[in-house]
Amino acid sequence: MAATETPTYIGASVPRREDRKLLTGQGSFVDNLSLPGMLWMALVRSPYAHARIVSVDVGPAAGAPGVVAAYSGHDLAEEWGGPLPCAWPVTEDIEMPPHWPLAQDKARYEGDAVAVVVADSRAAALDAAELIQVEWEQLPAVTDVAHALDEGAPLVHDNLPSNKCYVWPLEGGDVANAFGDAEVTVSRRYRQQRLIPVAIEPRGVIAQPMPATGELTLWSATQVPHVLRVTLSGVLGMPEAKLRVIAPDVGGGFGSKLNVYAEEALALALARRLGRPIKWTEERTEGFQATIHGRDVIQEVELAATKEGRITGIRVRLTAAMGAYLQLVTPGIPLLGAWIYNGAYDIPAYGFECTGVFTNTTPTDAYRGAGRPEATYAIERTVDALARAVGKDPVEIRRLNFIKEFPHTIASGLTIDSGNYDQTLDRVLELAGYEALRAEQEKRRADGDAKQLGIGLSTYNEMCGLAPSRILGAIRYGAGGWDAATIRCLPTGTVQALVGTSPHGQGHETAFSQIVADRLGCTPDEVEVLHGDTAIIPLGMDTYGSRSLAVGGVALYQAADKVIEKARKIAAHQIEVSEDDLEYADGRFQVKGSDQGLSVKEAALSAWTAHNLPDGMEPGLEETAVYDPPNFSWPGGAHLAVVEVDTETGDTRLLRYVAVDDVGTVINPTIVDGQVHGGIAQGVAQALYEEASYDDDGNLLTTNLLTYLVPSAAELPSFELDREVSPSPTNPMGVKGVGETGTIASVAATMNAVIDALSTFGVTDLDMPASPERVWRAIEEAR
Ligand code: MCN
Repeated sequence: MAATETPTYIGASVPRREDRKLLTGQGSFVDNLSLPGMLWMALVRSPYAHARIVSVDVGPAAGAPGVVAAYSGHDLAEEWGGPLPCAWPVTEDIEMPPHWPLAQDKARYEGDAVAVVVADSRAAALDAAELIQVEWEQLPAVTDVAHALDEGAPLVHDNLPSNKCYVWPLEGGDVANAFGDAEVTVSRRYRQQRLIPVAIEPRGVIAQPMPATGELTLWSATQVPHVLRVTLSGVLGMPEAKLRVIAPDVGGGFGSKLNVYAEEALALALARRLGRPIKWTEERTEGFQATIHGRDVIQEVELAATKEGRITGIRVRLTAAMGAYLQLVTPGIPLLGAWIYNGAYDIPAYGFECTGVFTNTTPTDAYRGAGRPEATYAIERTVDALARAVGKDPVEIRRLNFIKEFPHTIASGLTIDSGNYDQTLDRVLELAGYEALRAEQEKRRADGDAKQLGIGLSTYNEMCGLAPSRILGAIRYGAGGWDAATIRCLPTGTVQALVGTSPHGQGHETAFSQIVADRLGCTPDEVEVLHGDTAIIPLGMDTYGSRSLAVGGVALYQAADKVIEKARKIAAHQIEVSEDDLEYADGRFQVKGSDQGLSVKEAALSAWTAHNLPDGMEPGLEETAVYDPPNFSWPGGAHLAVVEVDTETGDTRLLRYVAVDDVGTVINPTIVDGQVHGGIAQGVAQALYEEASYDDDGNLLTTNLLTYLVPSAAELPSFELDREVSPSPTNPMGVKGVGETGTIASVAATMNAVIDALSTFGVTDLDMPASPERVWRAIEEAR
């Protein structure tokens, strides 16, 4: 079925309808909610990275003012139908130690929860938590991913033989030959420092019991209400049908709210036990300790090439920190990058191996880009190193190796759907004024200027839109990759779109209403987009992996197709013509060559009154589509960063950032620009500012926004953006995801720029973040 012929809203910068209520303080986040009879929960967390819990005495807290109950891990053990879930057991022999909502015998990271207090106010709960007496036996801890497998390293789980969680290999092409025959090889070791996702809204939950029926309702600041319902019913040992999960307004997540957390399970268990609503809101420091972290991977990368710089093989070995426990998809995160270490380049041979290790640290999991910023960083940094090794410009080496024809199957086995890498590179160079920048750089070098310029490229691609289900199944992911949408045409002419994705800042209500408006010939204002409540939208796979448009949005598009099909039958029946005699455009069926016709809105009213429908047709105009894409979607692009390094102080500033992205067909250019802006800022943050660090005893040193340096707009220039469009042939809209592209590209572009600036001193590598101290030391040592 053809779309409307004159799409009006797809591609238009319709203002975000979400913003008015949020900007005027009328949003409804979990912490804005309050229920009659509600109690507050507070947790006692381990002050040690590793300690045996000798005893827990909740007595002093239980008697404190306002306190209703206090429990240790053992006290609540019978509440659990199973441990907190890890849904991605990446190998058959992976070690998956149980992860209970409250630790019972040992705390395995600083912040591991060991006891809980429930009181009639938040303050009373927090005060009483301090009265709980825990006797600890401190144990030696291992926090550095590079030392987790050392001989004699402390065992995070002492029932396991070592801290090894799994080893996961992947190979394509003749790797041994590629390296055996190589004229040039380049080897690098990169450290992806540990990062802390900092959503503006902290996590929070409210659990409400219905003792008469055994039903429970959970409001959670989550990206994944549907995943929570499936998994938490297992943790609580209750029928899924009795659990309802609601994600109200959610203020950012960046992957950190794609998880099943101890506090969600605890609030439900305590609500069930005490028969009253239970609320918890994370404190910022608590969030730094006990919300998942990202990255923390050591990468060893080797390229094989000809002396002209044509890459013939790539070998990658990762050591990836899981942290103390496996959260929802912890083991799989490094593997999301495994498929794309070839980057935008045609490399026939590829060998990969990832070893996952336990450390006495906060568990890691998905953080914006999840595996793909790391992979892009590795290939883009190493391609620059190869350029230096063979005496070529970074632009030239990229052009020489680019994939030119699409679809293209890469050595990891996946097929890139579409792209035009030369064109995006041309455009970014033109926009940036590359030649002039190089000339300026030369001049500063010749003048011995204290402020040196660095120019860095990242010509990235990525796989997103996590699906198809059968590939996810083949790599042992515990869920499908489809998504679902329902369109319900109301009798009065407006439309409800019920979507299985769950936005937390991405503007789905706006973009999705544009899709429906275009297809059904109404205005976006006439479309109500509903999401994030399992009682209203039972089918859904939620929001992560830049999948909402490329999977959920396509389901919506297909649901509209089905609505149009049914409305066409109604129109043909009522006008008494054959369906083939009707043309459809702008929400109206028109008899060819006549002015007789019927609109979708009229068909909706007819379907509701049901007075004159074709024989056997069910009343109502409501259709559901479930879409499982045949491939991932493959955005790509070229980013260019310009940094200025003060060689006397090491201070490094981002001067310019130019990005040309190809995200296929664009639904809403303003939303896409916003996504790219945020993504770039997050990648630049990894390159220049952010790092979670632990001391030797395993104490987290970065526990607040004074010590963990999240950049603000003041540290960043205005980004210069443009786009190329190579529509994805995978889906009927030609769309690709955009939510993570900026982060995936910008870490490498920024660090390549830093290294480029420092190369004049002979510096060829630097750990992230490129802090003033690190940069200054590198220059001093090189001098
Ligand atoms: N879009 C579009 N045209 C395209 C691609 C996308 O108009 N060709 C629009 C979509 O309709 C949607 C938005 O851009 O409104 C993002 O779409 P998509 O790429 O499908 O990503 P998701 O909606 O699935 O969002 C997830 C993604 C991820 S994985 C992280 S992490 C992330 C991100 O989105 N976290 C965010 N962006 C974020 N933005 C905010 N404000 N907060 C977060 O926590």
